Amino acid sequence: MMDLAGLNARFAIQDVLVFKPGPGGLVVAEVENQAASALIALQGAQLMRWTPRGEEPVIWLSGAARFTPGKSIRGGVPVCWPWFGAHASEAGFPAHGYARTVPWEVLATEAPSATQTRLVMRLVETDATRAWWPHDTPVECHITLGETLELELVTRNAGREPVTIGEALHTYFHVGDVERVQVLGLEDGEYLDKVEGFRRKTQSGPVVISGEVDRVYVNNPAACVISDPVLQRRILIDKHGSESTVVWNPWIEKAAKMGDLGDAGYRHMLCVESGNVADNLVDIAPGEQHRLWVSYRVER
Ligand code: TA6
Repeated sequence: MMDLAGLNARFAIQDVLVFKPGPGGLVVAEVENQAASALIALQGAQLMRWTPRGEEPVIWLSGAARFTPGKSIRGGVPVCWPWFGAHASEAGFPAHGYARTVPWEVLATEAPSATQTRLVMRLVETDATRAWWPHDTPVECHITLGETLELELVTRNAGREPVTIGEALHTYFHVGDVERVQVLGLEDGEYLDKVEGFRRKTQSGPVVISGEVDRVYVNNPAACVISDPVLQRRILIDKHGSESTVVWNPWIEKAAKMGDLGDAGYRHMLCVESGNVADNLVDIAPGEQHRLWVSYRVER
């Protein structure tokens, strides 16, 4: 892993992007351009903050987040890869895959304009990652920061056998009061209700939150909107290469048990995750690649 001096010598962009020691000694990239500011941890290529100019933060980061190497940071955009949720057969393997808890390296940084900054990172494979995942599938995360936030997770199958992955950008959005928001765009969609043993149900009307919600909407390429009357804004969530959307809020009891979500944290966050999970796992043929793309922007 390159040290800070090396990172800044090769990839810093004057007045826009600099690498610094972050909380818990995690290396972070701090980005400030004319349209937005952001903070990205190299561990897990995890965006932790994104705030368009003149806006309230759009991405939520827990005030009680732990910044420990090898542990997932509560909030931001954790990268769930190459599986989502519990591993299909290995109970001891990490939940949501290992991508979010291992170091990623910087491949490129770029300032296409004064209002856009791009950062490209790749997961660093080690014996530990190969023990979890003995496949040759380089994965990159391309982040474009501006008035709109774009994230793209690119998985390439460099092996000789087909591979199947599950994945999600597990994004924590900042909301004024989760009990007062609505998620639009999933109406009539089929979902697995994790709160009721993954029972299959159909969504009627907007998604509203008045208790623990943990739903996997399957076969659903739809864009979503988080309508937030408290912050008086809508967050527009667009996606490509994603057939599943997960909506999650732990609510009071589960939040209290988690220990890193803060006291009333649950009230100010809502996860709307774009990915490919459950019925929508992705088969990648040898030599092929798969791209999962999302964009977030705020409308007043
Ligand atoms: O995406 C929702 C979910 O699968 C929930 O069931 C909950 O486990 C959440 O992810 C957070 O998981 P984590 O491993 O980050 O605590």
